[in-house]
Amino acid sequence: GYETPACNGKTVIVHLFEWRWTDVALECERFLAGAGYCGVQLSPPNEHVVITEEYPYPWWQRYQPVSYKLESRSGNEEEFVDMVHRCNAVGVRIFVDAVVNHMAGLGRQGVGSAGTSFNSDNLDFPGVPYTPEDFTPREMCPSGSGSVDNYGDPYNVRNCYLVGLTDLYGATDHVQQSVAAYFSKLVDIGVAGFRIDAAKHMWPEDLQAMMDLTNDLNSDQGFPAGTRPFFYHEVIDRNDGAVTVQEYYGMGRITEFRYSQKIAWGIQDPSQLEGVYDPGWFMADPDKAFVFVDNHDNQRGHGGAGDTLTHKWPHDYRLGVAFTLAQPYGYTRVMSSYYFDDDTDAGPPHNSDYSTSNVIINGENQCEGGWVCEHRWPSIFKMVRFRNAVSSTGWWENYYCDGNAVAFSRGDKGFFAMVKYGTLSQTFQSGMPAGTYEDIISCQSVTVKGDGTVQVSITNEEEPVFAICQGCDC
Ligand code: LM2
Ligand code: CA
Repeated sequence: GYETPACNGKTVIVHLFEWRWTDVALECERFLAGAGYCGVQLSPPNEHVVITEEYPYPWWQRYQPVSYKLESRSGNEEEFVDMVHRCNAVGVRIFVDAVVNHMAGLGRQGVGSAGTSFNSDNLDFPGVPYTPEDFTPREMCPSGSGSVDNYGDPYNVRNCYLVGLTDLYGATDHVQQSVAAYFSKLVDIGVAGFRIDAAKHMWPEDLQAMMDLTNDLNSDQGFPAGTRPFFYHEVIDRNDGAVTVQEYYGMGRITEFRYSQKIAWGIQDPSQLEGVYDPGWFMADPDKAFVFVDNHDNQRGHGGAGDTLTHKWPHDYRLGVAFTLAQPYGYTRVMSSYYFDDDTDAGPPHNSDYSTSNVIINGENQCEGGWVCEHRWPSIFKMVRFRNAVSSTGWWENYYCDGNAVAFSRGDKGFFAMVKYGTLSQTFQSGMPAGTYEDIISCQSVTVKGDGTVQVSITNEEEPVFAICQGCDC
């Protein structure tokens, strides 16, 4: 199946947004493996436009492909291969952000990040190669402008140019084979799966054909023979258009943006948290959903923004991510950002020539140099351990909420509590076997009594989370 990453039961992917490959490799070895992360979502590794005029090197230039050569702002092919091999060697998997709905935007021409020439207005991308017949014919797009402008019509959403980006004609053999060749090249290097960018704007059957043409994972890189890549499709479905996440069932997981909205509301008002998975909202089934508190778009007001919790509100953000990792719904992704102010186009921290800066790790094991590294915040990375430990259990039990404190157990494998305002000192039913445990957040020793009750004490208002799990220590 395409639904589960080949991660030996590990349950959390971290998006190292805009990191260089050399830094990703180091992070796999020095932090992610030990913390229990399944793997890393990269920024798109392929050749992209280089924008110098209106904006200097915006982050979104990487969503305008020029070719599938592995040379981007994050590094070259040699660095990419070295990163994949080093991460696999320590059991951390690599997931590629695949931009295959479109190529660069109309009006752009010149050379890309790998030095390949292209001309969007002529639909000419010799680096793949793609020529005009590989792009969706104008007469198939029902919009007046040629751009996507009616989310109520799937033909408009899928056959028109998304914000003027030249739309690939995914039903053709040549496009399907070119995309599958790109996917297979990555899989042969040792990549474990793909985030499909703008999947909402692709016909599911076209995407399925590309997936089915893709090789099995590389057994020389530690994957069992015959394993299929993991796919998660970016489909923004907020009950507001003609395209639904359900259309992608059977093809992997689907991003569930309604979860992000629910978690933002729920942290605002904890009495709403029990409804984070709301079947009445047509949210994806638990085994189909891919969930996250925020992503690189909605944290800065791009695609699907609104009601989004981000690192700019650290106290509430920690609660949102900790709760997300503790609860049972969906496969989880943690965002790892760089700081930005009001400039939502600004690219990553950079040197004077605009090359991306390296990530700096300080004496407290946190990041500097403009990198936020939410994935290293204690109440976030420690909850990765919790999620891995309880993943075999079903839904939550012993759910408690009084509008401020929230607590629940995950079978007899783990128990979680958090408090929004102030501190907490209260007894709960933990559902856990009697014994002595360590709160993995505060490292305090705690006792579960013979009747399963536990006295919870949360005194750190900055990290107001408590978690114990079988086989976990601090
Ligand atoms: C996505 N998912 O479906 C990405 O997560 C999102 O980051 C991408 O948009 C989008 N789809 C296309 O891959 C970003 C960004 C846009 C930006 C595009 C292309 O959010 O603002 O559009 O990448 O770089 C930019 C300009 C826009 C212009 C367009 C084409 O902001 O004003 O439209 O380029 O030239 C005329
Ligand atoms: Ca399309």
